[in-house]
Amino acid sequence: MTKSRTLRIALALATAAVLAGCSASATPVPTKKVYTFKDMTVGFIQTGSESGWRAANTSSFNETAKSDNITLKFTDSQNKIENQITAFNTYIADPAVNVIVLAAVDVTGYNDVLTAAKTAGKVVVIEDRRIDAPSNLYYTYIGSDFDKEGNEGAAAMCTALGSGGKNVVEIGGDQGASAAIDRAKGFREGDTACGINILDSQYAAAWDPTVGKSIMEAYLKKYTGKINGVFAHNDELAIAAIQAIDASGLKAGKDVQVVGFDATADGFKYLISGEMSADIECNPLLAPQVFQAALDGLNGVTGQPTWVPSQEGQFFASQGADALKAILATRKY
Ligand code: GYE
Repeated sequence: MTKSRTLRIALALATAAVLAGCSASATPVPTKKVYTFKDMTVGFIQTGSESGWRAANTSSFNETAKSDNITLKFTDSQNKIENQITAFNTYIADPAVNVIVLAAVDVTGYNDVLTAAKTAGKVVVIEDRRIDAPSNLYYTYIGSDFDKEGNEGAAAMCTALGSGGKNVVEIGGDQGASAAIDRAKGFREGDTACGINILDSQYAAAWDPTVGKSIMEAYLKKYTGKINGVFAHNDELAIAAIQAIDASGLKAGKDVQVVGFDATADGFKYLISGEMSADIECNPLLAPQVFQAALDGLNGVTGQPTWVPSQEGQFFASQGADALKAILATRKY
């Protein structure tokens, strides 16, 4: 190798070393912050406290936030969407809050606050009930497939009715809630399997079991001797129907088959007694999934699915009291 080529290479190497040294002494490139749970302050907008399912859902968030060292700010919306909009605006304005979680009272009405939350850089996760809003306005939705639950409820009703009459009355949850809308839709998609005839359908605002009981009492007067089954949108409404049926002199589980949703501890009691024929499970223990999704959102993880469906089953009085008691002993709600 000639001397001049060696010199050129040596000069090039020296120049590179000097530049490397300069870049090392130049302003360091800021490293991206990696959030952990202790960095999360979550504004949790809950529907209210209308059922055992709701109590278990709230407990899931309180217990998981405590164990994961997450700061949780809680709003009980008293089942009013206007309270949820107010809470959204409060959390949007709160500089400490970096995550907002919504359990929606209604299926619509959130686009404006979702847009404002996005503009404010808050990560929003929808839990429990789906909403009709553009999916780019929230990070993800974690909740049940209520349409599938409705399908399962119809199949369970067909099994319970057997070869008997197929006249069924419906006691719905709050008419604005996707859980009620989709269970009703799913049940009607599945009720053709055995020719169920939905005699009547009424909705209990805010899922109020007192209203549910009055609806059933009115059905028993209007359709005396014609009701073979009750499709109730949650356990509290199913239990209210059973109480009205038993007070009328009929026997729930014998004269009238009742199908409920949620599979709460109270629902299990009526499966064990045989007064409820089937209970379609709806999983309320969503907080661990929700908080992990929110953390992913804070850390800029992309590719999150728009919807993460909950895993859940169904339970039947026909499983027998002993088997159901053993299952109940293993459940958290
Ligand atoms: O079935 C009912 C509660 O959204 C799945 O809301 C939830 C429903 C649940 O009021 O008990």
